[in-house]
Amino acid sequence: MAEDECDISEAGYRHLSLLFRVTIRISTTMYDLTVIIPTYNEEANIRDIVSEVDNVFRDNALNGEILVVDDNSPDATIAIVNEMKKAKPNLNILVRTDDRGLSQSVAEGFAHASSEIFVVIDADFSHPPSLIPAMYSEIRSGNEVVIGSRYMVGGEIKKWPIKRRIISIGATFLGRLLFPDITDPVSGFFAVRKEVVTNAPLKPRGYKILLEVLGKGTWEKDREIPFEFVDRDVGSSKLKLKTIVEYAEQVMDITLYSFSHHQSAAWREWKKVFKFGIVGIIGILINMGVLYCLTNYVGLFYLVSSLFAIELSVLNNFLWNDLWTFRSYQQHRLSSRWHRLIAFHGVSVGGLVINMGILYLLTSFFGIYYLVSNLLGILVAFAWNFWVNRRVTWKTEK
Ligand SMILES: Nc1nc2c(ncn2[C@@H]2O[C@H](COP(=O)(O)OP(=O)(O)OP(=O)(O)O)[C@@H](O)[C@H]2O)c(=O)[nH]1
Ligand SMILES: [Mg+2]
Repeated sequence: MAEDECDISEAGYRHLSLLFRVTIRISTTMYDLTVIIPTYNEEANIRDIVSEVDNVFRDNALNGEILVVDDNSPDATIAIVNEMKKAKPNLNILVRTDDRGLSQSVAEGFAHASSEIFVVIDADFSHPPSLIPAMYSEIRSGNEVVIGSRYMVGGEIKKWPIKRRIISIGATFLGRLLFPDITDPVSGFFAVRKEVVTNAPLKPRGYKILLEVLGKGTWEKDREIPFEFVDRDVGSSKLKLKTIVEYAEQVMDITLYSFSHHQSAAWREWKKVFKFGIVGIIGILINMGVLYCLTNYVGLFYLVSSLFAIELSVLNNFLWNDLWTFRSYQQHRLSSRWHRLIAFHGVSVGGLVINMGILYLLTSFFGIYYLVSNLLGILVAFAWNFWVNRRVTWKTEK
């Protein structure tokens, strides 16, 4: 009898667990999309932002969920959401009590959302909810990440003090070293497919959850949509110095991650840097070889030999970069090979001036040993050459 009971309860358990799995499957696809709103002390905005997002759903016939992720705000944010929930079955709130943070909250929102497409938006109306349908349809048409960009043509930042602008430009520059084709890799307004983040080892911290998603997520296709960022009218800002330090750590972490995870988007960029470096080293060898041969065997004056040596190494570098480093860009190139060759020469002259300028400045004015100055000059010129050629010579359409 006891055995029977055990069998029945085991069967019942299997049944239950199956039912549970089915319920989970159904519940994760219950909505077309989930709009995640991280909040901390947003009593002044929460009612309006929730209503506005819900209106956007209604006007665009979207079956959307609104998920507020709050870090146990001491103000009335939670109470307001709970009250609104009574009239809005698609509104949910997650109250967190540990490890306060914007990025952590968004990541937790990803884990609790009941749909396959997530949109992240601030509560303070800095991001226009009216763009949600466009983001959703870009995801539906095959993009894996869709970013609201403040920095692409058509985007803008309104009412920002100069200090905030400088910090933001610095943060964006660092982020673009990893993702140069994205104009705003640190935007707080974005949409992402669930699969991109499902198995991503996100280490959320600070404010830049999008950078973490881009760095650790699995994705290939992205799209940016311009928008006008408006600074908050009500409520207070939470940006602190700690945020900037955390951001620098995050960029380092994503860089290291990409070195050991070659499917990551940042690795695609590093691969180009390494190839460009290898081509550069071959160019130096060609330069030295030609200089030596023309001077020693042909008998040319060494400065004349050097002119030939420089030109040959520039031609060599151009060809290898065109055929190898930036090969993947072939179908999307905007300029002809002749244009690229001329642009490459222009950038190389800039690199030479930078190299010599640093060599002269550090040696003559700061008394640094000339070989050390030269090494620094080469490094800066390399960064210049790569970055400008990447963006100008091998510019591609998106
Ligand atoms: N859950 C959670 N949300 C946060 C936290 N910090 C900020 N937020 C929310 O994240 C969004 C962006 O925060 P803001 O303080 O507006 O950050 P910002 O836009 O960089 O700065 P300002 O607009 O100048 O205040 C808002 O919806 C905030 O309520 C946090 O620690 N936890
Ligand atoms: Mg804000």
